[in-house]
Amino acid sequence: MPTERIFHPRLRERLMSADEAAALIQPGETVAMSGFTGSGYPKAVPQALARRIEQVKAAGTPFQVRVLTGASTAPELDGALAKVDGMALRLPFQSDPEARTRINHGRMEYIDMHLSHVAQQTWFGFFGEIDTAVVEVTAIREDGTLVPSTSVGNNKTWLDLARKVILEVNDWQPEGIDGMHDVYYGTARPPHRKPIPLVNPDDRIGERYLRCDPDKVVAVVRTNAPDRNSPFAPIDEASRRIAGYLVEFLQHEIALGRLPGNLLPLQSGVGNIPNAVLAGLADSGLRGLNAYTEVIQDGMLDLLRSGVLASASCTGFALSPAASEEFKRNVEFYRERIIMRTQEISNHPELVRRLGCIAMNGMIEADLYGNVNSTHVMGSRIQNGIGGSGDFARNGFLSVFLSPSTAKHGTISALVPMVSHVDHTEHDVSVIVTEQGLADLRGLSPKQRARTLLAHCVHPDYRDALQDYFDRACRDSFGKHTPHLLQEALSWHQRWLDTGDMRVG
Ligand code: 0RQ
Repeated sequence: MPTERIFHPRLRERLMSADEAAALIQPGETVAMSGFTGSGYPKAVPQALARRIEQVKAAGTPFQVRVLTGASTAPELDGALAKVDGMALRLPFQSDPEARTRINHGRMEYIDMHLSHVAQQTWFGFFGEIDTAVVEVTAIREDGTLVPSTSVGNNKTWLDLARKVILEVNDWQPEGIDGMHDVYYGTARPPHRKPIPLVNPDDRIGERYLRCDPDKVVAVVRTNAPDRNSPFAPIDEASRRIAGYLVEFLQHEIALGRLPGNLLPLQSGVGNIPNAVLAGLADSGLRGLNAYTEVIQDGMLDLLRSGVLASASCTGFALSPAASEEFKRNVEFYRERIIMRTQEISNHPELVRRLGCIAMNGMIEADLYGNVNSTHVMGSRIQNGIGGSGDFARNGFLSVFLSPSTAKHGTISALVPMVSHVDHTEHDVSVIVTEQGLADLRGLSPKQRARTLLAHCVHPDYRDALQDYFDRACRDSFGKHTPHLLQEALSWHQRWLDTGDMRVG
């Protein structure tokens, strides 16, 4: 029997089924949904909307919506709506295979953008009016304020701006999460902005609950469904080696006095390599660390439990099923140590710079000078998106990119003459780590960076070809500051495309 979670009498009267709620969304609407890396997204209304879209289209009427979220969501949202070709536009980040295929076939528009920019650009109207917000919450309080669920993302902005609001109250979310959130209402439009009063990564500066005008709430839907929770693959040898180089480097930086003994606030991307780095930190002997990041994954919960990590600030979770259950069981413990913020604060460039975050993110490829491509395979096919990596990479104290030195079973080098798409320029990248080694690019000129990357990061199978390119570029390039042979640099990727192995999928 579910416990009572809707305490506002008028909103209790708006209880209805997901299908009835989805019927309140009209073709062409801009629908802003909760959700960040598979946590806290609405579980029922998007699927009901997908069914409605299919029915309306079967009757001959076109039906698509524009979908905004915090970040990636799950098959119940992105997958369901993509399968029925229901999204005309999607932003700001997604990683769903169904949606990816449609974007890469040119059937769906996608705006891939820095996660910290979304709220501001929405406030200034770049995505038009927000017609409907669909937001998952843990509970509705008597005064109409909302207990957020496992992500905060852009929910504050969606609830503030939407003309109408649909709330999903999810019984699966632990009630003990109440108190973990910190919703900052102090943002203003320039030139009226004030300094954000966050000095330490674990400071609380906002409110415990989301505000929501009850008059805008058109539907309340009850759900009982888990967050996505993909299990992590076991840490492989390449990830372990990458993690080993990075942890050794951080310890060296402490020894040199460049980093304090408990490091600086950590930001970690999601995936197996960042997970391996967190496991490496667990065995490092370091203690009292803090995280100021966007997503908490399994490795961070482990670090909190063992006391290696004293606190973690985030806007969402990406947990395996086992970690998710453990989180729910021990939510009171985590509530003392985790602070969940809106993504404009978790990813705020000014805070990232001032706190001195150590940014650790994955990449698709880097070039000899340290430019990084995080998003586009072969320059044109989107993989996921830039997500929060740019918020942290440009502004962090240290900006680290991690990747195996090759992709596709060794047939592609992750180090290339010139990246086929730039997400992080050479000026935003301090350290690159592959299973071959670590290149510290700080304080180096372009040619010095190239020599360092060639010496430490390139896979031996590709070292001669890249060294040869660099040597000839140094000799024959138009300019000798960042030497390039332009036609040849671009043909590097074209060669793989010509083999036919890189078809749009
Ligand atoms: O494709 O699955 O078809 O084989 O790219 O690569 O090796 O699974 O690596 O899951 O760590 O993702 C950069 C995409 C790495 C991720 C990226 C192919 C490879 C595979 C995925 P297949 P892997 P990961 C926090 C911060 C941007 C957002 C970000 C990412 C697929 O880290 O999305 O950092 N980053 N956010 O085969 C051709 C190469 C390739 C390549 C990989 N050089 N050439 N294909 N692939 N390298 C989270 C948020 O912001 C919310």
